[in-house]
Amino acid sequence: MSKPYLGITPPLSYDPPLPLDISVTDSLVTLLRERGQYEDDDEAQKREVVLQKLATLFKEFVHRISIKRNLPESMAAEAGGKIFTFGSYRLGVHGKASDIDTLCVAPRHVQRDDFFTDMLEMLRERPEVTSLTPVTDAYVPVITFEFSGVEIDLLCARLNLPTVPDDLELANDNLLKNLDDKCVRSLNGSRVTDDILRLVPNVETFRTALRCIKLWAKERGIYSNVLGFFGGVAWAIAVARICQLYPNAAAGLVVNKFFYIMHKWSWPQPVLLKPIEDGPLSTRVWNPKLYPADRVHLVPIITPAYPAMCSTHNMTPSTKHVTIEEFARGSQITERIFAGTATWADLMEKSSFFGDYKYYLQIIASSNSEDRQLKWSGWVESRLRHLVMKLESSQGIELAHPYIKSFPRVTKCKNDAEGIAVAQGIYPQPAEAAPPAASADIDDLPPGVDPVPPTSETVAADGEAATSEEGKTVYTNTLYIGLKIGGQKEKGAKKVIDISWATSEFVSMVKGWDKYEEESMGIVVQHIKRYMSF
Ligand code: 3AT
Ligand code: MN
Ligand code: MN
Repeated sequence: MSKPYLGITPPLSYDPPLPLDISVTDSLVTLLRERGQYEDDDEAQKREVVLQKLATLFKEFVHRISIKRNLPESMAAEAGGKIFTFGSYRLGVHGKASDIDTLCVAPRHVQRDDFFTDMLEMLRERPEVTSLTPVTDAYVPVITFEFSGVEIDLLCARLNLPTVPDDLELANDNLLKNLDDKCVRSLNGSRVTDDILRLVPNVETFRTALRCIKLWAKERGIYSNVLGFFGGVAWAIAVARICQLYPNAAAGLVVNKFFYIMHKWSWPQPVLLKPIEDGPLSTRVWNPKLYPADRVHLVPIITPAYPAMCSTHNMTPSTKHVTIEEFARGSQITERIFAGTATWADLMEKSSFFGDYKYYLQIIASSNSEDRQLKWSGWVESRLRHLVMKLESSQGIELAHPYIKSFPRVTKCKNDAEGIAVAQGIYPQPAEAAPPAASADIDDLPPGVDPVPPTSETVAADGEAATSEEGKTVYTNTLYIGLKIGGQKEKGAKKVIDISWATSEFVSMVKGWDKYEEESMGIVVQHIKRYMSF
């Protein structure tokens, strides 16, 4: 007989909601609607049509490859092919701007290469498809594109089965046997999302609570797997665990309990939705008793599907500190929401990152073409948490807090000197020549930092600027790390900080990239002081 509850411990309370819980939850849903967190029926329908078209196209592709491999028509017709969704769309917490994360599952005679050639070609021929980009060398290979304006991340996995029928499920661990790592990883996203949905007692409550937490985490600047915070999967698992502990609670109360429990949690105790299981692969599962690498996880949020992994392995002492402080804030404000002395809008107030610190490190990645800049800045961003960790172990640094967004700019330069200046954060005509790109909100712009005059306080300016030829365009992406300086304070004496090792190590690390081009890519790390007058 199965347990009467979901999770690794019994719930903390089976209480049904009180009238207050229901009214607080209603006001939460109202706020989420006002903030555009739900898509309307037209958009939902459009996504369904897109998915149906993709499912049909994928079946045609499997059929085409089957014929290519000399299967008789009768078998080719049976070969099948099925698509699954994962990510926020599958969880049912997506917004208008969300993509659809889609996994294509093929039978064994279809190779990964076929997907990135034939399927890619079939997509290219479709009039609905734009911005088609294959990314074959990624950890999880993907084709990204827009289909009728809907963003799609398309993954592929090949199963060790002769056919992939429409009723195939991915839950069985034995399906993973004899698959290559890329297929196992591609299947993982979908298996994890499916498990999360199976492991929460009330899916609708979970969705509302998770929508709230996702919006809050974005506004507070703590939603970014790459930069060492929780990402989408981690937020979903953490909220799901609270749902297990309060199976009948309304979403508003789940959010309140979420903050309280996450704040008081005895880290590094892991957050688990079910016991960690062994399985048929030689791939290791998360186990801090066995693996020293797993022991360093500070805030482990473990994925439920086999093979269990830590979804928060990127966290550092600083990002942990910032996240837990935010849990404390969330706990206080939601207590006040229940007491009637605060509102959900108070909870969602944007963080004041650019007012919080006296010192900031500014990291500018620059290059001379849009395409190059996309890859280069992506690489620099993916390494930023290593700079954070190096800073954390530098003398005098108490906290190194990375900002989760990068600020992209495109600047037309008259000459070489201007290009070099831009690559160091000095822009020729601030206002009209270089409006902030769409991904950075105006009110996010750091005070006194746009443009940034290098100051006499600059203690570290490492790396080199990308040089540009006369009349060329310079592309820059700027990242920020807020620094809290600690150590003894002697009257009149300057605090001792030494981050030169950290910054120069970081610069050599990013330059060690196998696609790094000395002539066309620049990296500058400099220490700036906040301008109080802005
Ligand atoms: P959105 O609503 O789309 O913003 P989401 O949770 O769906 O939120 P993503 O589409 O970025 O977020 O990611 C969906 C899943 O894809 C989460 C994770 O299983 C996988 N994923 C995302 N980024 C990466 C990555 N860099 N490497 C491997 N897997 C990733
Ligand atoms: Mn997504
Ligand atoms: Mn995605």
